[in-house]
Amino acid sequence: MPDAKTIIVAVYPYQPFQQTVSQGYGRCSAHYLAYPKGKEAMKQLGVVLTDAGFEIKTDPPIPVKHLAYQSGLGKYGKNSLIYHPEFGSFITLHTILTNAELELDDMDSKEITDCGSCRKCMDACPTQAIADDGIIVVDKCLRYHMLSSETMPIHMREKMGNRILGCDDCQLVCPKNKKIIKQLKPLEKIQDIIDIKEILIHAKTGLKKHMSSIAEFVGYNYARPQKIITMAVIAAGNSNDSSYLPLLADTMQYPNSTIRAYSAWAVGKLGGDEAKNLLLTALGRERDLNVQEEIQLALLNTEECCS
Ligand code: B12
Ligand code: SF4
Ligand code: SF4
Repeated sequence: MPDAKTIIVAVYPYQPFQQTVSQGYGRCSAHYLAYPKGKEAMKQLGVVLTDAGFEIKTDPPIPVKHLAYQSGLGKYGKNSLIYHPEFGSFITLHTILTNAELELDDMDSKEITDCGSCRKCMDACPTQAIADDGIIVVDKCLRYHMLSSETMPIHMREKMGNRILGCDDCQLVCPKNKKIIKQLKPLEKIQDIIDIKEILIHAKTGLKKHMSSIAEFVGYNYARPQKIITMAVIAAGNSNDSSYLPLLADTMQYPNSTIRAYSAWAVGKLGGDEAKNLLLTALGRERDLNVQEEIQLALLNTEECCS
């Protein structure tokens, strides 16, 4: 927009989900459900501007945290997220680019952060992705690997635990979020939805009957069967529960090669004689070289753990 005059920045606050779920269930971040709602609210604001004759672009691909900081909406935490004085970091951020010339309120954006000597988020990050200077080492962050099209490195799969979408660890430990976290009620419904066994049992059907209820928690943008099955396979691998083996034997025959590869890893991680036999059978029929490699690695794993 060559004649752009103003960038409007807005926050949409939300309640994070409880991250303690029963065994056998996956967890996810509430950010993904909140984001489309914030975007919709921003669209409505956009209509006010277009009705007044201005040009707008809602949520253009620009780095919104820096704009939020510059506009005085909040300061950076060392976890690199923006903290609003009232809502903490549990906000989605949105922008409108417009040729309307709007007046600015007084801003307080002197200090970039008010974290002081605290480093709780850095210590809590399962992958040490937060550098000392408040910068995220992107390829160390679990969230980065969740939707990436690249093969997830094995050490990252191991750190995923039972996460299905998003990671809130560096926000949940933060003293600046204490007030919001205190208000959290246990979310029982989420435990009924992200059921790892259910996902694996119905993987063959492409989760047709499950997607709309899963979307209620991960948002419609991210409710993609392939991704949800991938994360469920990884969660099963991290479960220490060999009752997943027959289900993983099925997903080792899934049409998608990434799911077959991660299933082989998961079987190897669970280990034992049954796992070894399943892997040998899979190796006999597998034609994809990358999957074959994963099966061989997984077989080594079963030998290491059982010798
Ligand atoms: C790419 C991206 C990612 C990448 C990279 C994240 C990153 N930190 O850069 C990945 C996939 C890892 C990611 C993960 C997550 N993301 Co993200 N992500 C984005 C996206 C699309 C672009 C961010 C970007 O441009 N990064 C580039 C870097 C250079 O930007 P920067 O962090 O602002 O860099 C500044 C700081 O380093 C600062 N700085 C410099 N010196 C110092 C010194 C100190 C002491 C400090 C504190 C800061 C500081 O200056 C730099 C320049 O401004 C934005 C949306 C958007 N359009 O902006 C969402 C966004 C940042 N993500 C968001 C969220 C919620 C997350 C997750 C929490 C999701 C989840 N639950 O799993 C995690 C959190 C990980 C983390 N701790 O950052 C929200 C953040 C809301 C908030 N409260 O700030 C955004 C704004 C999406 C949205 N529209 O709401 N994300
Ligand atoms: S945990 Fe501590 S260092 Fe990290 S963002 Fe919160 S106050 Fe800042
Ligand atoms: S989102 Fe998770 S993995 Fe990423 S920086 Fe925060 S705690 Fe670390």
